[in-house]
Amino acid sequence: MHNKADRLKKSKTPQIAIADDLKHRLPPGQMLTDRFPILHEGEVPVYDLSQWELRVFGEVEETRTFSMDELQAMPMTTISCDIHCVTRWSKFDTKWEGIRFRDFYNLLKVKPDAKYVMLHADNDYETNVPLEDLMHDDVLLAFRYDDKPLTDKHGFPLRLLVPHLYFWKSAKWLRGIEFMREDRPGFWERNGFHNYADPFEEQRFSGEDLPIPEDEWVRKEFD
Ligand SMILES: Nc1nc2c(c(=O)[nH]1)N[C@H]1C(S)=C(S)[C@@H](COP(=O)(O)O)O[C@H]1N2
Ligand SMILES: [Mo]
Repeated sequence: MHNKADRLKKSKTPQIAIADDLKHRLPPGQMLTDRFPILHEGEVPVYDLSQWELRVFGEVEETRTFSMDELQAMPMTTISCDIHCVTRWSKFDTKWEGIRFRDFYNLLKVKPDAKYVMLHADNDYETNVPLEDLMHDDVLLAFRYDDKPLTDKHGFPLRLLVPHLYFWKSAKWLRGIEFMREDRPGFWERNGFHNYADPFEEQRFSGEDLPIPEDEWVRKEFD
């Protein structure tokens, strides 16, 4: 009676069926959805964009801040990718537009001994990613999703997008990029989640599995 299929039916899951030829794109233990779940800690920040800035600091020759106007004048890249959340939902073919991280990096004077990056976001959110991973073609400082500006709940005005890692690494409401010599764990990484977070290796947790119900995401808010 209380097997997994029954539980999912009862929870009116927005899970959708997956065609055989797409199964290789779904990481182990994930379910496919065509909705867009909304997940974060704390309140959705409200901004005065004239005061907003993105700060770049740490292992750089000079600390710099960028205004929204400066960033929006930079060359933009559009990508389509699959995204995977540690709470077990995946969404295929999501479309994003923003500045390719590698292009942004090339404008900065980052010291050669910088090997890791801490992404700083509102409210007091942090997540760490190796610099090498941010250099992938599809890593963006994203302003737009699905041909529209990001909605408040999905990270307006700017979020990071790192498609090849679990989605908690894709910090919404991005405010700072800190280049580091040594790695340091971010918010979820300090709270039992995996330091690197490769979905295809199922790197969800760093130690024992955390008690996250399999259908937790289904009970959250969606677009
Ligand atoms: N600033 C900030 N960014 C965040 C979070 C957060 O709590 N604060 N949550 C992360 C988590 S756990 C996930 S799964 C994704 C969810 O993004 P979405 O709400 O656009 O689906 O945002 C990530 N980025
Ligand atoms: Mo998440």
